[in-house]
Amino acid sequence: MFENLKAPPADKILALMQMFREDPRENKVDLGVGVYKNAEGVTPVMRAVKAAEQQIWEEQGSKSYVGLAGDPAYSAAMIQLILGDTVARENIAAVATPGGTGAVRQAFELVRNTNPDARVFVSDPTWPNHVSILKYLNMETVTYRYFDRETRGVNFDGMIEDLKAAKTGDVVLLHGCCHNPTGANLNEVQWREVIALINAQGLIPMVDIAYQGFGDGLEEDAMGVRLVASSCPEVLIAASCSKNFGIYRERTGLLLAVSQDASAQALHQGNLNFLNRQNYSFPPDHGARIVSTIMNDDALRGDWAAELEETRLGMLGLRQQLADELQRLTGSDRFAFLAQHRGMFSLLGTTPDLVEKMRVDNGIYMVGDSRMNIAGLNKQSVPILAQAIVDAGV
Ligand code: PLP
Ligand code: TYF
Repeated sequence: MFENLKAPPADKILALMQMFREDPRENKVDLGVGVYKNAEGVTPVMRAVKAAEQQIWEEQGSKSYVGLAGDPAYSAAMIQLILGDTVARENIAAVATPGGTGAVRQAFELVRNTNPDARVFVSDPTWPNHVSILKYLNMETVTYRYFDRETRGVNFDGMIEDLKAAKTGDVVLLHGCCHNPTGANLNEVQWREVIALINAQGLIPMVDIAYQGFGDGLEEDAMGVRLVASSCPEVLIAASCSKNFGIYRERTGLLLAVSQDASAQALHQGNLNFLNRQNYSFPPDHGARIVSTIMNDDALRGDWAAELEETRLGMLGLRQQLADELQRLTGSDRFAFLAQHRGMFSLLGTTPDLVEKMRVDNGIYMVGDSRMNIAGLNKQSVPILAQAIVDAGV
């Protein structure tokens, strides 16, 4: 049997990570995988996470199984973080999942199991894992225009025009904030217009929110997902704690099914539990417990939010420094979009050839589509990147 196995398609982001590790140059710059790094290039364990882990270690008396949905305290804390008070709790079914990826995967499975004809509309471009998981599940994917390669903002007219082709029951996948890979996001007026289209055409919105707190702030970044959850009859939400709690390897995510029909909540909850059961039984608990411990303790929560805010402002400062440096070098505002984008990523909008050139000539590692992880920079490397961008002729 094994002789029939074929090599699976590589994940380009993870392959780049490996290439960076193998590059012996000392001044190399890693703008690849979406992991936050501080000015020293370290992905720190957040202070509140350390404190919560210590508390868990001291107080936890058992590691026996939790329920299929995971710890209800975790779901409650996350629902509050993501949706605030915009949706009544009895309208929400929730399960903990292994990372945001686990939530995305199971949301797609739920769609496929319920409506095998549903197509999933994804932004062009989107996180490559969205596309590859849909392909793996044999689900039909349709792209909608999203990134405007001229302005490096959202091509909103193109997006709306393309979404008009969606039919009742099709799913529209939206990034809650900090769009990966572009960094270009919808404003409130645009969210409302997309929601009106979704409702007019009977589409199912699915919001993937993996960077809450990395863009304009914890509350601000939830604006879109809250509007969707309070305006559409049925909503899927896949959330990740990897970035905003810095607990990547703990695999901590959440899948929500929101409806306006509280009487169906038990059925929805049963179906989410069933997905967990069929895929891996019980979801991981350690990361989830860290999150609920932090969110239910005012001091820990305050410290977490403060550290997250430092992180966010640090990335914004780097964006501004890079945009300013490029303005100085080119005498033009062509790169002002870098300061307007939000989150960890910006799509520079250049060719794979020039991306490769910057890697070979300058040891700068960005993903082949020219996505840069802004958190991979520091004050010293910003001018190096700016010069490389100009020298490459971007
Ligand atoms: N969705 C998007 C858009 C992402 O960028 C990521 C990766 O960070 C995820 C989901 C899921 O991340 P994880 O599975 O590490 O929680
Ligand atoms: O886009 C990124 O870099 C992050 C991390 O298969 C990531 O979302 C990358 C690839 C992958 C899983 C996570």
